[in-house]
Amino acid sequence: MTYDTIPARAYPAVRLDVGLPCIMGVLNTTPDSFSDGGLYLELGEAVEHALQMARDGATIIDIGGESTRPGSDPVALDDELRRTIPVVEQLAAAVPALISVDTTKAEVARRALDAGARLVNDVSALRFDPALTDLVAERGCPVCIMHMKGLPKTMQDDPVYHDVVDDVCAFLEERLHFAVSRGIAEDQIIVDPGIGFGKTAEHNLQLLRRLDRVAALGRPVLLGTSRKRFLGAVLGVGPRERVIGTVATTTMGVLLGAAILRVHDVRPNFEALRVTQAVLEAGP
Ligand code: HH2
Repeated sequence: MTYDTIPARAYPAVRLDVGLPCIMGVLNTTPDSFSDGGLYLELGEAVEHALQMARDGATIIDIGGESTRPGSDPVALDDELRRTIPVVEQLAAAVPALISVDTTKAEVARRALDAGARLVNDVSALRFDPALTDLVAERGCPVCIMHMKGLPKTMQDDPVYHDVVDDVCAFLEERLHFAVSRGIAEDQIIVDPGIGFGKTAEHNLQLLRRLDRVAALGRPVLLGTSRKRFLGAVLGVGPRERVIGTVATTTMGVLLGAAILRVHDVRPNFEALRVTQAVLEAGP
């Protein structure tokens, strides 16, 4: 992925230009994330982990201060600000990667953008905080809109779809229209099927199998399968033992059109991506 810089404010807006697929490393500064909660609460630990992910091949670092794992409660604004903004400030200056903020709150996104974040990752697809839509439109930054059925607290309580692939694509299409109608440039929007957000293991597998349908929406696709529960359902192992399962999904994802791979284990996914690209580029 490359970015053209458009000079604007202190931290200029970047133009999304997805060529090659790339790796987004996950940095959760939360006590309770499902696979890495509590590991990066100290500023120094968070910064070192982000630097390591950049060395391992991540070109985007996604910083989140609120867990959205199944059953989780929302986090108070002050807590989310305290967990994220100092890390964004440090990383924007120190890490050779684009900083993304994983939040549904306009105030967190605003402060993160002011501190050097360049991309907003909103798992609510601009539904939870109306001010976030206006902020993204005004700043002109890239934004990821993700499908989620229900709220994190209850989303895994028997999710039902007519056809999960059709329903997710229709949702993303509607959200794309909404964002554009509110002044967000279409070429700054990333779409995400929301693996694990209000879906059974079977739904997640079906979505992954037909990720080409999401790519056919015409926007870069972000894929977030890393260490998730559906891999545990297939493999019968815990979150930290799902690295190889994750790599299988990111490799398939690239073949089906994914542009941004959101992962905890950067190195193995980066190596798999490089090899996949080498094969794809080997000839007709
Ligand atoms: N998944 C998680 C969080 N944010 N953002 C996007 N765009 N896509 C995803 O699939 C996605 C996301 C959940 O993973 P994680 O951050 O590791 O867990 P937690 O929510 O418990 O912090």
